[in-house]
Amino acid sequence: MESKIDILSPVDGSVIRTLKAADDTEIGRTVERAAAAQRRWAALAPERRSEILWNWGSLVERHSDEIALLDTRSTGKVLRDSRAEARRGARHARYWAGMADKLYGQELADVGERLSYSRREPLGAYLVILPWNAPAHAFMARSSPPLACGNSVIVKPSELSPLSALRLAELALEAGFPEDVLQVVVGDGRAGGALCGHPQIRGVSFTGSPPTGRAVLRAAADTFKKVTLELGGKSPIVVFPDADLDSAVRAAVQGIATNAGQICAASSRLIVHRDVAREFVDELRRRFERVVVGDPCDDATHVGPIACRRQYERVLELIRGGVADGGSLVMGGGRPAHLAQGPGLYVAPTIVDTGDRRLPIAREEVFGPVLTVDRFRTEEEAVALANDTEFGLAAYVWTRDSARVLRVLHALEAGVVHGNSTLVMDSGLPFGGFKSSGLGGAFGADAVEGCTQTKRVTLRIGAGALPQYWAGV
Ligand code: TXE
Repeated sequence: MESKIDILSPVDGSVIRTLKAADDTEIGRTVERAAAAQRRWAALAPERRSEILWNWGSLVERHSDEIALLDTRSTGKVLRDSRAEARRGARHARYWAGMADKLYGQELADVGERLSYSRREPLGAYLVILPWNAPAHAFMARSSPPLACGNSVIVKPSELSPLSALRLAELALEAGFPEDVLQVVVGDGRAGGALCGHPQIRGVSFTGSPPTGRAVLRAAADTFKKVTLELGGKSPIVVFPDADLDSAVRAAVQGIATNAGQICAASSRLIVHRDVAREFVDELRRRFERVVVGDPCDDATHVGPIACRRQYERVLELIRGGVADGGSLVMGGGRPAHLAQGPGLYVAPTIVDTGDRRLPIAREEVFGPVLTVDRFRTEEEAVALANDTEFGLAAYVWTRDSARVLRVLHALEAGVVHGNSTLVMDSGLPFGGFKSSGLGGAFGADAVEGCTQTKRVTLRIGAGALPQYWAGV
């Protein structure tokens, strides 16, 4: 039976579009085509691959408003943010265009009789599985490195938000990518699972939840695929009393309210020094009250709806649980008063003070505009609290003490740590998590590592006879 996917609006619940989901036969054919196209793509001159990626970036930039609208309609992301993300996505393609002809191997130390060197070679057909929280940006960020490195790519976008993916793939063809080098498979977790298990897929980049990440790793294990995982987070923002508190409070608001908290590196745990905790939380509440929740297409809006009903219910359930477990609700806690009625999946920015208790709401990734508050007295205590989590993606530290900021950043168990700064993501800088937040990295040199394999080449150049191992043979 043909299976369909309805793309729903989180603003009013209407069906935006209905797409046909790929079945097993179609998935098999897509992989076959990707494997054949990869050989042609890798055989192209690197500077041609570079030109095509650059063209793609330019086209995406030119169509960024249209792409942004597709993401906003299907996920509720504020249109201003969708536009910025589509443009940042275009920059990823351009950055990696520059990398296509700069994949260097090494000349290897050898013994004079031989010349040995290494080459970076593509893995083959490469799979990118995406979530719904930043569809166009993640598409560009995750597919540009493997394409630059000579892989063909199959993208399996989230079933909630495949519209921008389909458009980005059309633009790729327009930019000059040969047929089948970049393909999109529309489908849910079943399609993702079938792709992960396919023997002709040689590498996988997965972004999503830790349980699904585990399933991807298991499915990939049978055929020993190279896997990069970017999973969730529960990132701390640690505020010392000597910090620039005005900037820190602004960062705390932005860090959890942007995209309604649906960002893997969202700063969702405030860990604040006892001496400034009351003042800081009061100011945070004042700023949160000024955050506008509502229509994502309105330029005055800061926070749109949660992307889907399942996620919305989960956020509300976690808040309810946090309060039932003894956390005290400082503000928010449900739908904003002015949006109390109606189908939109809105959640007001919420602060839950956990006191000294290590509550589940301060441990599980909420993926909503929900900040927990914890307090510390000493630097050691701050580090211990910040590290007391199964996750290890991002961390943020605010203090004017330059030795302390580095000391704490070095002590934190997280892959992406920021001193006196909000989140920075850049094509050239590593981005990946420790512990349950992931495996490998998305950008920079880590991305090249994730989608290539090293070949060592040896040529005997000595004029002498081959070494004799067996006398008489
Ligand atoms: O993610 P899933 P969901 C976290 C966040 C959120 C939770 C659940 O906490 O509340 O995950 O979100 C595909 N084999 N993050 O359920 O299931 C699926 O179709 C292969 C954090 O949406 O991980 C989609 O394309 N693929 C995260 C993608 O995996 C499978 C961003 C993500 O879905 C599959 C999103 C399978 N067996 C959610 N099952 C971040 N790191 O930013 C599903 N998929």
